[in-house]
Amino acid sequence: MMPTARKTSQILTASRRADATRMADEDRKRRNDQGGPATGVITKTKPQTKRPNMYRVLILNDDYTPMEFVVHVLERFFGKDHEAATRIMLHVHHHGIGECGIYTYEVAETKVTQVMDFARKHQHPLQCVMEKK
Ligand code: TYC
Repeated sequence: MMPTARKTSQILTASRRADATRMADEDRKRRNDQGGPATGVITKTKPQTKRPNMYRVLILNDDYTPMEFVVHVLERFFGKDHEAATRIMLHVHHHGIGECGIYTYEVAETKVTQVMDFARKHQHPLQCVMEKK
């Protein structure tokens, strides 16, 4: 078969394309890029400010614990003033359950233990629980 006749300008264009390909190959080789997927250390993009899980501490109503004892518990262990403590106690008395505060896991667990120990010591059946928000 006869080779296709090519003008000087076409030959020059083909030669430049070959040059560009060779230069790109050399560049990849210099960077040790073998054409596979990118690997290596992943750059951190998330800010490291995770919020902790929070837990509600709740007290339950019962028929025997004196109202003033519950008010005292809310003042002593949950930092409520007398008015806020009375409001929470009456809410629990009428609705069966109420929130004393919201804390991280360890603080909530400590509050529950303190209230349960204090109630047992005074022989009241007051119950205190925590639940994840
Ligand atoms: N129901 C109790 C009473 O009538 C009072 C009470 C309130 C008890 C709140 C527990 O968490 C409680 N003496």
